[in-house]
Amino acid sequence: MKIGITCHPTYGGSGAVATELGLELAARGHDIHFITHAQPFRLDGFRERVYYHEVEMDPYPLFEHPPYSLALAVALHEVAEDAGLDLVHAHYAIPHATSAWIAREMFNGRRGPRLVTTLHGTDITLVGDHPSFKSITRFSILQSDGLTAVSEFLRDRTEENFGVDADSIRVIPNFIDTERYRRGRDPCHRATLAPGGEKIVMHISNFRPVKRIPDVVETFARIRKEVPARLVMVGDGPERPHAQRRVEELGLAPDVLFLGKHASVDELLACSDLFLLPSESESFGLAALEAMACGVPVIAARVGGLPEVVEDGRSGFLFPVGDTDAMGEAGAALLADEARWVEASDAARARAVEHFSADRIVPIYESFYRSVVEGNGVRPRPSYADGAGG
Ligand code: GMT
Repeated sequence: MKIGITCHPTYGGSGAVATELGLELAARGHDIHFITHAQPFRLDGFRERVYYHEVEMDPYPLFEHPPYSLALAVALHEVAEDAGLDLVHAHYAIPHATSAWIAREMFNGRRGPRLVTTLHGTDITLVGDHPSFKSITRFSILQSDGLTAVSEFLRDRTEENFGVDADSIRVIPNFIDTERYRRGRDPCHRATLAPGGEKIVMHISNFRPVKRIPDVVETFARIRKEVPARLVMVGDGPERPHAQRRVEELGLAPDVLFLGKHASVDELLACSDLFLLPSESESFGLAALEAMACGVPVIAARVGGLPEVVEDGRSGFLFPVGDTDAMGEAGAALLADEARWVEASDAARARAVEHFSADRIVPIYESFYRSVVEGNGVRPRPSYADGAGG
């Protein structure tokens, strides 16, 4: 198939999933065209059958905010015409599903590409639900020829918030390259990250309020009281300065590293001992899955789709949002007990391999695409219990 993919190309789970999916599909013989305003951050090196089209925008002085959604629609339409795309896959509804719909309308009666939209999380739970975006988000979702969500939680939330029938949304969980994400990578950064032989506790995110960054610091403080450990914070965003201040106040600065954005988190996770994800909301928690594939047990909040990823009490431990005492206590207990840690580490890796490996999930996308292109798929439809969105 000839497939166009659009996504948020800078740091973030939805862009990572979109890019990894495109690369996996190209390796399986499909032609993949990425169409975004910047090169997706995980798109590096030459790959056969992979093309990148940068969306051009005229910085005309009248535009305080240049209309990217329109420029993207034009680029999607052009690539669809020139390359003869069978399908455009929009990752994250805003604005991609809308731009893809406009691009298809521009075929003006002729058959354009089929549209698949994958819902990732805050496009449904936060941003998309805001009154300034809600009606266009719902409209665009319903114009898609196929709709997927990364967890059952997100599918159900889409029905609740947007009145889209849950039966017309296919749940396809995120996936992981279990060859790249694994323990025992060489070179190992353990000696650099924890020169005193301390345990390595890690957090990776975009440092948005939804990630509850202060809870990461409080949980680590609790762990650090009982176990020699270092906290490695990977990523950047608005909560970082606040977190750095709190680390100073608690006297933890010598044991906390803020690395900023990092393109190859697999190298860092491969030598970590514990992963913290105490988010307020998380539709899936790709970072938790990346950690698990590297045999890193996860301490997280019991929210959203996280219980679908982390098996509580086996591959990690889930607690109510904000219960940093319980999270810290569980983390310290696990790090202090080598036999229990090995058990949890093995369970985390096994769960990632058995349920979320690329080899298992990517063929599901392929057959979903086929059903959409051949017109046998279930089109998104309004829920009979409609009342939301409108
Ligand atoms: O957190 C965000 O809003 C960003 C978004 C993204 O683009 O990375 O994350 C969402 O999509 C990821 C990939 O499917 C999921 O793993 C994250 O759980 C989800 N974030 C939230 O639901 C908060």
